[in-house]
Amino acid sequence: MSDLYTNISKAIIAGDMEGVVDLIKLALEQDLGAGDILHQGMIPAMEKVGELFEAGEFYVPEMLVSARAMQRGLDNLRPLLQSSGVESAGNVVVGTVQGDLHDIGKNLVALMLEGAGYEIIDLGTDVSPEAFLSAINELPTCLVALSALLTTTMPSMETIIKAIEEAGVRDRVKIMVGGAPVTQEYAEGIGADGFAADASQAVKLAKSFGL
Ligand code: B1M
Repeated sequence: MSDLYTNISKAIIAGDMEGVVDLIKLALEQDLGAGDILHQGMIPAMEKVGELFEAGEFYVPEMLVSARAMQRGLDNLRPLLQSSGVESAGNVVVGTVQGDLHDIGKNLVALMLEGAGYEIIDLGTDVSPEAFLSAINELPTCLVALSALLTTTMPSMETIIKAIEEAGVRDRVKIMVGGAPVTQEYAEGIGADGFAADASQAVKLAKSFGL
């Protein structure tokens, strides 16, 4: 594995925003692919941050600083992960569910879907069922993409799906769920149309809906 991946990882863990940007630039100059930089350097850094948090070596402020460096790195890779001039494949209303502030994974999913030609309506984090409904009501049809990173916020996904059913618009949308604690079984149990474990699977799943 390139030392650069390790150094990118270390810079994210340390929250070194400038370092991350410089190292990504260097990696790209050395012809390392944007996808490899993401999967071999950046995503493992966030896994390590999670481990440090669990071990009591990192607290919320350190996690936040690492997350900002990750976000800065993603901003730099964005143009390379997106393809341009693709005809719209459909609308995706994406958001992190109510009570949950984690947005790196959601942003990555949105970025990859955008790269695959979807129009993204990103509602952000801590999104209520009402906010999802009002976005859905603006569109003839769409894919609703729900992200949750906490076991305590996973039930918000079910609440949102129920609200969509009760509003009588369930047949106009496909619903995809994801996030580290979410499983295929959970997705089926709450009545989602599909589960994706990562951003590239989210693109495959979206395409399979044929919206
Ligand atoms: Co938080 N946090 N956090 N955190 N945080 C986790 C999730 C945790 C696992 C850490 C740990 O204990 N190991 C733990 C959750 C435990 C649990 O519920 N099982 C945790 C906790 C406990 C908390 C707080 C409660 C801490 C506290 O306050 N005591 C608090 C909650 C705040 C809240 O949301 N209300 C909290 C806060 C934070 C920060 C704000 C500091 C920060 C988030 C900053 C931000 O997002 N802007 C943060 C971070 C950074 C993390 C970790 C370290 C990293 C998350 C991340 O960005 N991963 C995380 C530990 C971990 O995940 N290992 C942790 C990288 C990202 C690319 O992966 O988000 O999994 P991920 O997304 C993937 C897939 O899951 C999937 O695709 C993505 C790309 O491949 N995916 C989808 C995601 N959404 C999808 C949607 C789809 C399809 C696929 O379709 C719609």
